[in-house]
Amino acid sequence: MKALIVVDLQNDFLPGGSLAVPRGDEIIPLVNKIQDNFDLVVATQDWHPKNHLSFASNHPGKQPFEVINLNGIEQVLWPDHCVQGEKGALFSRNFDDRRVEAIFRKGTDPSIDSYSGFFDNGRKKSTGLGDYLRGRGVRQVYLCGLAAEFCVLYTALDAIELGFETYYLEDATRSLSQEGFKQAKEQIIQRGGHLIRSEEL
Ligand code: VGL
Ligand code: ZN
Repeated sequence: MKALIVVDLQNDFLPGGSLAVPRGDEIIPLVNKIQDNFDLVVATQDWHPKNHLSFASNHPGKQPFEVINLNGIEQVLWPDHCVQGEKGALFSRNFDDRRVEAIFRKGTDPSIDSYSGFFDNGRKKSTGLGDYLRGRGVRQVYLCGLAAEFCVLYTALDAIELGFETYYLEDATRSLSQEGFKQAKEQIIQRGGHLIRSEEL
């Protein structure tokens, strides 16, 4: 069983959103098209309460993109994004989600961020995604979505660690920075994952 995980294809990560990934919209037609190659499609959704401590706005005097120590974990402070129930948290209307069988929400605990679709950044709580995939007999996991060097990367690294054969679809993601993208791909290889392009599916 091969599963596609569509990571955070939400308005706030797209051009016009509060934490926009440059050219993030370019991947949407591709993500729609490649779903046919998979037995199972699931999605993750960044889903923060307004008082989430990854938001710079909840730290008086701090600016977005500053880095702080949050309960022992290094935390980039972000602009407010993907607030529960707001338009920025919705999937892009251009994303064809008809085949998405389950959606795993993350980042709901105000005190800790969650880049991976499997666990929070402290690895304290699981979203259930790993057990869900196992329960469906999935052995291979393919990643696409946004942002390449944050949520797509960390979801891929956890998939590797959980023992899934893991493929990072390098043309079906976009990054916040070029350097971040390069380092993300290096980490995937180093940890035993695979880089793949959609035309190889
Ligand atoms: C993400 C930063 C903060 C992502 C989510 O989806 O890559 N990045 N929250
Ligand atoms: Zn977030």
